[in-house]
Amino acid sequence: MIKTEAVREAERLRRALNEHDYRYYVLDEPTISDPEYDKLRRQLEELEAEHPDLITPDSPTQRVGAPPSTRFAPVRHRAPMLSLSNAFSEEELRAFDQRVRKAVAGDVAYNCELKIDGLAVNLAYEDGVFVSGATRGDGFTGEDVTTNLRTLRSIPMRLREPVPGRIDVRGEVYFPRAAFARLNEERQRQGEALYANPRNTAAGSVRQLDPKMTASRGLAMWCYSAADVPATTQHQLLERLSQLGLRVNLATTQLCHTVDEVLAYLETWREKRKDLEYETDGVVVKVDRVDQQERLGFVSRSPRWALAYKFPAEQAMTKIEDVKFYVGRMGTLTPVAWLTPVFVSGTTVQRATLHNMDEIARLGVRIGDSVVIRRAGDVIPEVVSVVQDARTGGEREVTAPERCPVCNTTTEHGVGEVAYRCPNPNCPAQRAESLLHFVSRGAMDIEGAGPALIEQLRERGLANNPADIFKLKREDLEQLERFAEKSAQNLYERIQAAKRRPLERILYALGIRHVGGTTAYDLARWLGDRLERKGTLADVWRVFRESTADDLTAVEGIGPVVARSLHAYFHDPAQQSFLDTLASPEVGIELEYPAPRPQSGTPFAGKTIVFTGTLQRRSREDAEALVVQLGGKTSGSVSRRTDMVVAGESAGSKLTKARDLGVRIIDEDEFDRLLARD
Ligand code: 0OW
Repeated sequence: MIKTEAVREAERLRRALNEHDYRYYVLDEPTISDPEYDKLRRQLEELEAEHPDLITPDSPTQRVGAPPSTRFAPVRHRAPMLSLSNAFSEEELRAFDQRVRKAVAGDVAYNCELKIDGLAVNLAYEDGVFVSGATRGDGFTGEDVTTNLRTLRSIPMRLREPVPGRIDVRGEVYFPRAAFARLNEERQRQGEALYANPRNTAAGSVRQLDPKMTASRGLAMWCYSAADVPATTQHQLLERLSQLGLRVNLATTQLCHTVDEVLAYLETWREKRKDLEYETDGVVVKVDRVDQQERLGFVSRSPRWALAYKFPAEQAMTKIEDVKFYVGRMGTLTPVAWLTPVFVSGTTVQRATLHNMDEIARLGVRIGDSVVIRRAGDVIPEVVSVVQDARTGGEREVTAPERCPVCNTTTEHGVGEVAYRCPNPNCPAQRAESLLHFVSRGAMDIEGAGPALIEQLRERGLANNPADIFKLKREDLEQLERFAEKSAQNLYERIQAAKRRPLERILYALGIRHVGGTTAYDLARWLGDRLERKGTLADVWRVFRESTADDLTAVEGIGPVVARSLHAYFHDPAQQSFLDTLASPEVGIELEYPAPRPQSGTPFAGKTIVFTGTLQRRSREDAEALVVQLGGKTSGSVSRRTDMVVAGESAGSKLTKARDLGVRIIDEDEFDRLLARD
C-alpha cells in the first residue's frame, strides 16, 4: 500500500476502533461482534507495524504501551478535588435541604447520583486529547497514574468534539463486581489471600507500577463533574460530558425538586443497587443550579451544595465460636470474635471486632452467643448486639487477658485505661504488626507483602525487622510456600521499587506513636529545607538524634506530644541498630523529598497573609491551607510585615489596622481570583 493510502487507512481504522470502543465501553451498546472488532484491530496493528510513524497517542493500540514506572510523580490539581460531607438519616437530609433553601433565592432542584464506591481520579484533556490522569490524593495533590488510566477502555483518549484548551474531568474508577469475583477466583486457585473488597482493589489496581497489570483487571469509570466545562446546572454538565464521549451514569441519575422526591429516589435504589454491576455506598445529592452552588460555596474542603447520603450498614446474625486477643503494633490487645462464617453486604464475614473489655461488658457478650453483626463500608465488621433468647446456658464469659497470648508476658492495664497491653517491645506479635505496617499501602506500599508473607518471613528468620525485608534476595523468596518463581520475581521487584519512596512515607512507615501521614509530611518538608533536599537517610537520622524535643516542637505542624514521641523513638536503644541498617548503603534506600513550597510564581509565594471576617465560600483554615500550599505564610495579626489582608464579611479591627498601615486589602472574590490564577 502506498504511503498516502496507508495514512488514510490508519486514520479510518483508528476512527472506527475508537467509535466501537465508545459504543462498547461507554454506551454499553456494541454494534459489531468481537471477531469483527479484533479483525479491525489486527489491521491497524499491522499497518502501524509497517509504518510506525503513523502511530498517534490516541490510537487504540497505544493504551497499554508504556513501560512500568518506578513510582508516581505528584500532581497538583488545577482545581481542588473536593470531598463530601456525609448524612446517615432522613433528618440530616432534611436539615441539609433547609440550609440550602435558606441560603439561596429561587427554586432549588437536586441532581441525585448514585455514589460509586471506587476511587476518585482526575482526567486532563487538552484540545480534546487525554493528556494526564491523577488520583485524588489529599484533594490538592494526587499521584500521576496517566499510563495506568490510559488502559481503561471506558476512558476516551480523544473526546468526540475538539474542546479547545484544557478541561479537568472528575470521576470514580471502580472494579466491576464480575471482574472482582473473577480476580478472586484466580487468587483462590493460586492459593493467594483474597482481596477484601472492590474499592481497595480498584485503588491498588490503579496504582500498579506496571500498566499491563492495571489493564488486566478490567476497571471502569463513571464521570460526574468537571472544571472549565461551562454548564448552568449539574444535570446539564453530565449531559455535556456524555456528549463529549465520557462515560456518565445518566441512566441512574435523577433530578428531584423536593426533599421528598430525594427520599423516594433513596428508597428506589436502597435495594435496586444490589443488582448493579458495581458497588455503591450511597447517593450524592447536589444542588443542580451552578449559580446556587457558587452562592453556597465550601466549608473545609467539602461543598455546602452537595451531600453524600450513606445507606445504612448491612446486618446479619451468626454465632461467636471463640474470642481471641490480637496484639497490635503498639502492644494493644484487641478482642476479636471468631464467627460462624456469614455472608453480609457483598462479602463473607468470619471475624468481628469487640474493640475492648468495656465493649464486651456493654454488650454482655459471651462465647457461644448468637449475635447480630454489621459491616459498614469496608471497615472490619463489628458485633451490634447479643440475641438473648438464643441462649442455652452453655455460653462462656470472656475473661481479660492476664498474659500476652503470643509472648506470655504479663499484660498491663493502665489505671483508667481501657485497653490491656503487652509491655514487651520485642513481642513477636508487635514485631509482626510493625512489619505489616511498614509494608502497608500508606507506608512503603509493597503490594503482595501481606500477613501470610510476613508470617512466613518471621517463622523462617528471614525478617525480624523492616530493614530485613530490603535485604531479602530473590532466592529467599523463591523458597517460600506459594511463591512460585513468577510471583517471587514480582515481589522481589516490588521490594526493590519500594526503596525509592518519598521520605514522608518512610517516616510514616516507622510506626512512631502519634506520627501519622500529615505529621510525616510536615517532618519531610522540614527535613528537606534543613538538608537542602540532598540528605541521605543517615543524615535524617542524625538530625533527629541531634534535635531536642523543643527543637522538634518548633517544626511547623509538630506539637509537644509528637515531639516527645519522636525524641523518645530516636533515642530508644532498641531502635538504633534497625535505623542504621535501614539507612545503610547495603539496603540502598534513595530518598525523595516533598516538592518545596513554591517560593515564587504564585500570588502568595513568600508573602504573609492575614484573614479577617467570615469567608462565604470556604472555611478560614482551608483558605489558610491554600495560601501555605502556594508558598505563603499566614498570621493572626496585622503588622508592617503583612503583605495582604483578605477581608471577609463583617471584618473587624484587623481591617482598620490594615488601612492605617496601608496594607493591601482584598475581598473574597479577589482572593478566589488569585487562587484560580495559579
Ligand atoms: N463517588 C461518586 C461521586 C459523585 C464531587 C464533586 C462535588 C463534590 C464531590 O459517585 N457521584 N459525585 C461527586 O461529586 N463525588 C463523588 O465521589 C466523591 C469524590 C471524592 C470523595 C467521594 O468519593
